[in-house]
Amino acid sequence: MDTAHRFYNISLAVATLLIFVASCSDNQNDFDPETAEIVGEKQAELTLPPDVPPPIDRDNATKLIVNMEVVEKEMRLADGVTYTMWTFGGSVPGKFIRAREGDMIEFHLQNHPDNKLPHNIDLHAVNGPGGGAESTFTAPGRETVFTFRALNPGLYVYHCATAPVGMHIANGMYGLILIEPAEGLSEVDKEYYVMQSEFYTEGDYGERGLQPFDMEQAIEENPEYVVFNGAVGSMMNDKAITSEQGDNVRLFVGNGGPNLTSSFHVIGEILDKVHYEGGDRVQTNVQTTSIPAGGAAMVEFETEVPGNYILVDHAIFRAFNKGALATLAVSGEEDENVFTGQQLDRVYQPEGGAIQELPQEKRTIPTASTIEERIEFGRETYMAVCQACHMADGSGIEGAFPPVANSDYLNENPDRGISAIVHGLSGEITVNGETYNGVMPQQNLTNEEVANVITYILNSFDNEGGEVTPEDVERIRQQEGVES
Ligand code: HEC
Ligand SMILES: [Cu+2]
Repeated sequence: MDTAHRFYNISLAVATLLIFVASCSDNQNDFDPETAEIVGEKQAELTLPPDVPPPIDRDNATKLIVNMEVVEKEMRLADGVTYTMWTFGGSVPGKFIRAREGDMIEFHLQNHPDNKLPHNIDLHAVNGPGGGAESTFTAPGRETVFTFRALNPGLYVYHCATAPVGMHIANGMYGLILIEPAEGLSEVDKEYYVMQSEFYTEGDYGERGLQPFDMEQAIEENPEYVVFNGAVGSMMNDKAITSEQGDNVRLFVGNGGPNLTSSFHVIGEILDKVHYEGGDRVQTNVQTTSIPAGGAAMVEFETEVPGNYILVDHAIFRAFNKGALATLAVSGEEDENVFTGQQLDRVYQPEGGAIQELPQEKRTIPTASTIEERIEFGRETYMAVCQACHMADGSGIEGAFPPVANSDYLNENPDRGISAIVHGLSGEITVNGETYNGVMPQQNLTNEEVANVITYILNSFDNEGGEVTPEDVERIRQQEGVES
C-alpha cells in the first residue's frame, strides 16, 4: 500500500470514529441517572388503585418528595367479610408512586398516631441497605425521612419489612413504584394499576364477619383468598376498569404475595408486549406471564373487540374459588374481521348417529315418595351438577354465578329455578341486589331430578322451603320461559 493510500485509510477511520462519538453524545443513552443535574423540586402525585399518576413530562431529574402515610383500618375483603388491613396510604395495594430515572426521591414515611404498630418500607427501586427499611422504621405517631436516587428504570414492588415481615405483607403492606426511563414509556391510551396478593383468614372463604389473620395457613402457603387490588370483586361490575375499542392499554401488574407466584392472564386477550419482571426487555405475543411474589410486569395490549375481558391468575382455582378475578370492560363496535361471536348453534348428530343403536346409558333415578327423599336425592344432583358454579354452600361466585342460597330471585318464584334448568338462563337478572349477566346452560336432567334439586335448594341454604313436583317441571318445560 502506498503512503497516500494509507493516509486516506487512516483519515477515513478517524472520521468514522468522530461521527460515532458525536452521535453517541447526542443520544439519550448517554443520560447518567447518577450524575444528572437535579432541577427544582416537586411533590409526587400518588394515586389509589386502579389509577396511575399521569406520565411524566419533565425532561430533567428533580427532587421528588413522596409523602406516604401508614393507616391501619378495617376494610372489606369480600361481601360480608372484613379484615384489619395495614395500608400504605389507606388502600391495598398502597398508593402508586411514579418517578423518573435520575430523580432524587425524598421519602417521608408517616405512621398515623391511631396505629398500633411500628412499620417501615423496603422499596425495590432503592440501591441501599434494606431498600430503605432500616432508615424508615417508624413508630405510631412518628415520621421518618430518607433520600434515594432512582438509578434503575423499571416497575418495582415496595412493602413493609417490619418483623414479622410475612405478617405485615399478608396484612396488605405492599404497592408499586414506577421509575420511568429518562426517555419515557411509549404512549398508550389507558394505564391501570393491578396488584395480586393473598389473604390468610381463620374463617373459610366467604365466612362472614371480621376475619383474623391465620399464621399457620400463611406458613403452609394455603390462602383462603387470592385477590386483585385487595378484595374480592374490587374491579368488577361498576368498578370494572374500562377501555374503548382500539385503545392501547397498559397494566402495571404487581404481585405482593406474600407467597404465591401469579400466572397472570387476560381471558380473550393476547398481551402484545410484556416488560417481564418489570425490566427493560420486552417479550411480544404472550398468553400468560409469570409474576413472582415481590415482582412486577408491565403488560400492554390493544383492545380490538368490545366485550368483557377477565383478568385472572390462571392457576385457575384461585380465580374461581379464591377471588382472583377482575374485569376490563371494552366498549365499541363489533369488528367481524377480528371476531365474529357465535355463528351457529344447532343439534349435532355424529355421522350415522341416527341409525346407530347407541348403548343408552340408563340412569336409574329413584322416585321420591316423600319430601325428605326428594331433598336427599336433590342434594346428590346438586353436588354432581350445580355446585361447580353455584358452590357447595350455594353462595355462588361474585360477579359470575349468582347465589342460590337465600336467593330472593328463586324464593319469589321457584318456577324461575325450574326454567333456568330446563331452558337455560341468560340476560341480566338481579339476585339479592346484585346484578348478574351470565349464561347458565340448559341442564339435561329428568323432571324427577329437576324437582328433586329445586326442592333440595328451597329447603337448604336459608331458603324459604317448599316442594316442586315432576308435574310442575313438566308444566314449565312446555312453556318457553318464565317471567323474571
Ligand atoms: C356452568 C355454570 C352453572 C351450572 C352448572 C349451573 N348454573 Fe345455575 N346459573 C348459572 C348462571 C351464570 C346463572 C345466572 C344467569 C344469568 O345471569 O342470566 C344461573 C342462575 C341460576 C338460578 C337463578 C338465580 C339464583 O341464583 O337464584 C338458579 C335458581 C340456578 N341457576 C340453579 C341452578 C341449579 C339447580 C343447577 C344444577 C342443576 C345449576 N343452576 C347449574 C350458572 C350455572
Ligand atoms: Cu408494617
